[in-house]
Amino acid sequence: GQVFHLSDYRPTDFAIETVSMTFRLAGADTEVVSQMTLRRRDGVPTDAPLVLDGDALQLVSLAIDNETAEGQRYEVTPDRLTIHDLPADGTFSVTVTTKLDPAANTQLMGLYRSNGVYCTQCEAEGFRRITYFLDRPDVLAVYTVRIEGDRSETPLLLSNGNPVEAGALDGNRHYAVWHDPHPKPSYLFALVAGDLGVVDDVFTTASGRSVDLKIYVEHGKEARAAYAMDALKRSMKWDEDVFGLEYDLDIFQIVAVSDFNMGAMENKGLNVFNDKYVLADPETATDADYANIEAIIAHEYFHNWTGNRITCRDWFQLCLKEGLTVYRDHEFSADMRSRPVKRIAEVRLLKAHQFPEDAGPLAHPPRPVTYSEINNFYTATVYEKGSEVVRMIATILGAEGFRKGMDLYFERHDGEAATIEDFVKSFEDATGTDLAQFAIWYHQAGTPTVSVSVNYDQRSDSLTVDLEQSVAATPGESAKKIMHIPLRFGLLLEDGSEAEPAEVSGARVDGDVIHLTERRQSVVFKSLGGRPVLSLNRGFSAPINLSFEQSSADLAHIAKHESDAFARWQALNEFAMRILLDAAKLSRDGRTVAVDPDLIAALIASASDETLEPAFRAQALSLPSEADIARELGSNIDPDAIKRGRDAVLAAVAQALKPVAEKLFDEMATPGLFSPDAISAGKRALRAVALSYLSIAEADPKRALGVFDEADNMTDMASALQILAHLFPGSAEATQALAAFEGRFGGDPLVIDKWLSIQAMAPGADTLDHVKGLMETRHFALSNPNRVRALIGAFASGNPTGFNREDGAGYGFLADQVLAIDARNPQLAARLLTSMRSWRSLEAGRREHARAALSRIAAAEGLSTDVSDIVKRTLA
Ligand code: BAL
Ligand code: ZN
Repeated sequence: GQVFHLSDYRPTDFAIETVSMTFRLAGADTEVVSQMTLRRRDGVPTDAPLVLDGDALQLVSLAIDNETAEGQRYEVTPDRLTIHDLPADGTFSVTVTTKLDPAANTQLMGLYRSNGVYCTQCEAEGFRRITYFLDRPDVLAVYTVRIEGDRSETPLLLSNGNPVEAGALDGNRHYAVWHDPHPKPSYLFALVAGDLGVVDDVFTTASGRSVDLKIYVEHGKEARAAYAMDALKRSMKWDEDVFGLEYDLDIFQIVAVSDFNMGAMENKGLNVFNDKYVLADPETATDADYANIEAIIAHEYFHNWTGNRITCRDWFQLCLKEGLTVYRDHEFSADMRSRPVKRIAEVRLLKAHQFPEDAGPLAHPPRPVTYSEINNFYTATVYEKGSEVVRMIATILGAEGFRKGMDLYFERHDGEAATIEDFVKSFEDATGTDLAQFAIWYHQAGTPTVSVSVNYDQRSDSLTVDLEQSVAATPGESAKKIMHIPLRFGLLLEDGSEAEPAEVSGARVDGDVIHLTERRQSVVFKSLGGRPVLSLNRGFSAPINLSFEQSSADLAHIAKHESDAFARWQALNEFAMRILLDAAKLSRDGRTVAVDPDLIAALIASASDETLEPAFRAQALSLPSEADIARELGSNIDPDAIKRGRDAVLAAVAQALKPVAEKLFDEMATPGLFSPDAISAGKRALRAVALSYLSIAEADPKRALGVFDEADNMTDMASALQILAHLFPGSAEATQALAAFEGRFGGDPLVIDKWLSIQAMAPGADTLDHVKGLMETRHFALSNPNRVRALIGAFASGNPTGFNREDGAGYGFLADQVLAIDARNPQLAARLLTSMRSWRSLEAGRREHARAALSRIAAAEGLSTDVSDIVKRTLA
C-alpha cells in the first residue's frame, strides 16, 4: 500500500471555490450532481491536469464549463478522475454526476443508510465515496446543497449551513436547499434525509443573535434528547464565557443515528451523532452515559471554532483540532462538574489507553510524519495526549498567557487550514515565550519517565530534588530528544501545611512548577521548616511515568494532607499499585498475599472523610484495574496471576472496610426523583463501590440482587448487575438478574449493549463460549458498530482473563471476527484489532498464541488497508 509523508505536502494545483450539489435520493439509484468552480493557482503550468479523488465511484457524466466532456479529455477509474486540456485562463467549472447505492454502503463512510435514514460520514476521506473531488482538508469551498427525496420516506432534508429554500416536486417528492457561507473542507460536508422526530430550542448569543437548535432522534425518543439539548446550550454559553467564541450560523442541528463508526462528527452546523451519545433518561442511561453525552456534545460543538473555522492543513495535523478540542471539552466538564474528579477520570483513561499505545508497536507522536491509513490515526495519542500537550502549554504560560495565545491563533488563522507550527507560534508570539523545546511533545512518541530522588539535610534544613528524564525507543525512533517537562509540586510539612522555602536554586521553578529541561537537573529548596514530603506532578501536570521510591508513609501523608485533591488520589493510587504489583508477583509464584495495613488504613480514612465529596471517595476506593497492573508490570504478563493477586487484596480490603462500607451503603442512597447532576452521581458511584466491597466481604449475591430489584434508575441497576455477573458468575441470582434485564430492555438495543458488555467482561476462561452464544441471539448484529464494540470489543479490551485465555482461543476468536468484519467495515475491524497491541508483553505461552492469530490475519487474502496497516505494525 501507499505510504504518505508529511514532507511531501504541497498545495493543490487548483482551488475549488464553490460547490453546488444536487442529491436525487432514490434508493439504489441515487444520483449526485456536483458542480465545482475551480481556479488554477498562480504559477501552475497551464497544461497541468486536474486529478480528483474517488473511492469506488461510478461516473455517469462529466461536463467542463457546462459542456459534456469528450472521452479523450479525461481518464476515469473508481478511484480517480483525471481531466486534461483545461481552459487556459484557469477558471472553469467541472460538473460530475455519480450514481450511488447508499444501502449497499456497509463501510459507513460516504453516503449510507442507517435504519432507513440517509446520512453521511466524510471524515477523513468519505467525501470521495460520494463524488470525485479534491478530497483533502486544505481545499476550502463554499457549498450550496439541494436535496430531492420522497416526501414520505424523507420528510426531513438536511445539510450544512442555513436553509434557503424548500418546495414540492412531482410524484410525492420534495426538495430543500441549504447554503453554508463558511468555506469548509469536504470532510465537514453532511447530508441527512429521513423521517425523524425533533426537539427544538433557541439560543441567544452574547451579541444577541438568535440561533435555532434542533436535535433529531427516532420518533418516540424525543424525551431522551432533553439532556443533550441542555448540554448543547451550556456548551454554547461556556465557549462565549471562557474563550469569547460565538456560534456563526442561524441554526445548529444534531442528528442521532444508530449505525456510526465514531462517537460523533462535527460537520459544520449539522453534527451527526452515534445515538449512544445523545439519548438519555434515568431508566436507560447511567451517570457515565450522561457525563459522556455532556462531554461529546460539547466536543463537537467546540469544533466549530477549533476544527471548522480553523481546520487542518493536512491529516498529519489531526491533533491540531482533536487535541485542542479534547482539552476544551475537558475544561468544560471540569467547570460543569468536580474538577479533581474529572481530572482523575482523564488520567485513568489516559493511562489505560494512551500509555499502552505509546509503549507498544502502534506508538506514534501526536503529530506523526507518516501514515498509510489515516483512519488508524484517530487514536488516544492524537486525542488524549494531544490534549495533555495543550494542557501543558496552559501550565507553562498561565491562564492569561494561554488565552492570549488562543486569541492570536483565532485572529491569525480564522478561515484557514493551519498546522501545529502555526498553533505553537501563536503562543510564542502572544507571550514572548520560546516553545521550541516544548514542541518536541508533538513530534516525539513514547511516554517520558522522570526518575526522582530526594535528599533532606537536617542541618541546613534543605531539600535536594534530583530529576532525570528518559524516553524509551519507539518504532522508527531510537534516539530521543530532551523534553521540556512542567512538573507541578508541593512540599508538605509534618503537620500537613505547605512549606514555603525561602530560597530555591537549580532548575527553573515558577510558582509551583518545576521546569525540567535537561536530561538531569536538581532543585534545592532551603529554609523549609522541617523535612517536607515532596508531592510531585500535581494535577498530572505532565503525562509521564514517575519513578520515585517514595515511602509508603510519605504516600499516605500526601493522600491525607495535599491541598490538591487530585494529588491525594494519585498518592493513594500509587500506594495501592505497589501492593497490587507485589500481590501479582506473589500469586504468580503460588505464595500467599499479605496486604499492608497502612494501605487499608489510608483507604478507610479516605472513605470515611466526610469533607471529601462522594465522587472523590468513590475514585479513592476504586483500586487500579487488572489492566493497570499489567501495564505497570510491563512484561511476562500472566493475567490469571494478576487477577488472583488483586482478588486477594480486594478481599482483605473488603473485610476491613465492611463497617464503613455498610454506613456508606445506607447514607449514599439517593431516594426520590433521579437527577443526573454530579453530586447525585457521586453518591451513586460511592454506594456502588460500597456495594461491591460488601458483596465481596459477605460472599453473598443477595444484597446486590436486592439493589438490582429495587433500582429505579439504570446507574444503580447496571452496577448491581455487573457485581452479580462478575463476582457471582453462574449463581442463581446472576442468572435471574440477567434474564430480568433482558426481559425488560430486550427492545432497546442501546440498553442491551450494557447487558452484552457486562457479560463479555465477566472474568474467566468460560466467557468466550458465552460471547459466542450471545452473537447468535437476536440482540447482536455484526453490521452494527455499537453491538460489535459492546460485545466483541468489550471482551477483547475489557476482559483480561477471558480474552487472554491460556489456550489462545480468545485470540483465535478475535482474528475470526476481525476478518469477518473487515469484509464489510474495515475501520471497525482495524479498531477491534488494536486490542492485540500489547501482545509482546504477555508471558511466552500466550505470546506465541497471539503471534499465531496475528500471523493468520496478516496472511489472509483481500485485507483492507486499515487492517493490513494495523496487523503489520503490530507484528513488526
Ligand atoms: N472528528 C471526528 C470526531 C471527533 O473527534 O469529534
Ligand atoms: Zn473531535
